[in-house]
Amino acid sequence: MTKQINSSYPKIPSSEITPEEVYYSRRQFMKSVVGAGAGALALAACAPLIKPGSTESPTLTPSSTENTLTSYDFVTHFNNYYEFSMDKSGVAKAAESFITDPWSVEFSGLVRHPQKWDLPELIRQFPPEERVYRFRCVEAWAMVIPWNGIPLKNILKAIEPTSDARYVRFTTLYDPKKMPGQASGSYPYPYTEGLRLDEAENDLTLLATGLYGKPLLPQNGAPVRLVVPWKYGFKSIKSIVKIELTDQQPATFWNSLVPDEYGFYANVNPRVPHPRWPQSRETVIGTDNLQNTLLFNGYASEVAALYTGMDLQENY
Ligand SMILES: Nc1nc2c(c(=O)[nH]1)N[C@H]1C(S)=C(S)[C@@H](COP(=O)(O)O)O[C@H]1N2
Ligand SMILES: [Mo]
Repeated sequence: MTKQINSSYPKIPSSEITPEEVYYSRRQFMKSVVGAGAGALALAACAPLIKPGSTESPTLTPSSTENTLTSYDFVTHFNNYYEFSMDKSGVAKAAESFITDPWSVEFSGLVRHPQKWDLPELIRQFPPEERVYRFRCVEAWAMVIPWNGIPLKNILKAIEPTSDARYVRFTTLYDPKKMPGQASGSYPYPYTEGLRLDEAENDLTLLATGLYGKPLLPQNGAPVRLVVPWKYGFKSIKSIVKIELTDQQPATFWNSLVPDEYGFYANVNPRVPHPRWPQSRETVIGTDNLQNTLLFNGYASEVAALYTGMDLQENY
């Protein structure tokens, strides 16, 4: 895994990074939190970790200082990946024999130079960098993850979107034999996601190929997944096989299923509650803490300009 430190993105001071081997009381935490939404909705990226009207009062810690890296164990054993399992603690096991080599990603649509790259070649041409990002799921939980990823803008520059291109559409592998959730028929797979072209070209946007300096494990979207740290986690689509430039806003998985709960933009915004739970706070995975959620997940200085003139209440 090639590592390069890029100085132009906001860094979380290394003094606040907890070593990978530090092991929090994972089992205990999983018991208290993972089951929180049991019996909730079939159609929901999402059982909230902070229940409306909850009377529990965990410690509220200031978000600005709550930047401790989430342990490797949590990042790889607390997952959302419905193609494998709807049980967050069961995804790792369900995906363990998912083979992701060979793998290629097709770049097509409104581009001058359409390409299909095998993963090793993609990584060779566009060396991944290390980026420590906050990660915020729409279900009101948060992590801090050291990704290894290719800035998507580097690839976009090479394939040259045409002047008609306005959006980027991402598609997950469709293979019901390998992905048991796809065989069940309850969701319209393959999972797709989309960004506006200028969002895709923002320096923060990554095609992640690893985390903690190791190649991605299947549960985290191996071998390549999107990471858009100022948006809710469902935008960060996993196991991508196709990236297309389009002139129309693409249909996206959760937005198509439940449009009034999951927007196309899905920018993290503490002032826009989910219809079924507040978004003003988040559970810090691996700790007992609640912290305040930040506008654009703390990345406002990098991305707020993308939304000038847009109503952030409306375009959630
Ligand atoms: N293809 C696919 N991508 C997906 C999902 C999914 O179910 N399928 N879940 C999303 C959601 S809701 C979240 S929060 C993140 C979780 O990523 P992680 O398991 O690596 O933390 O993946 C996102 N990408
Ligand atoms: Mo999520």
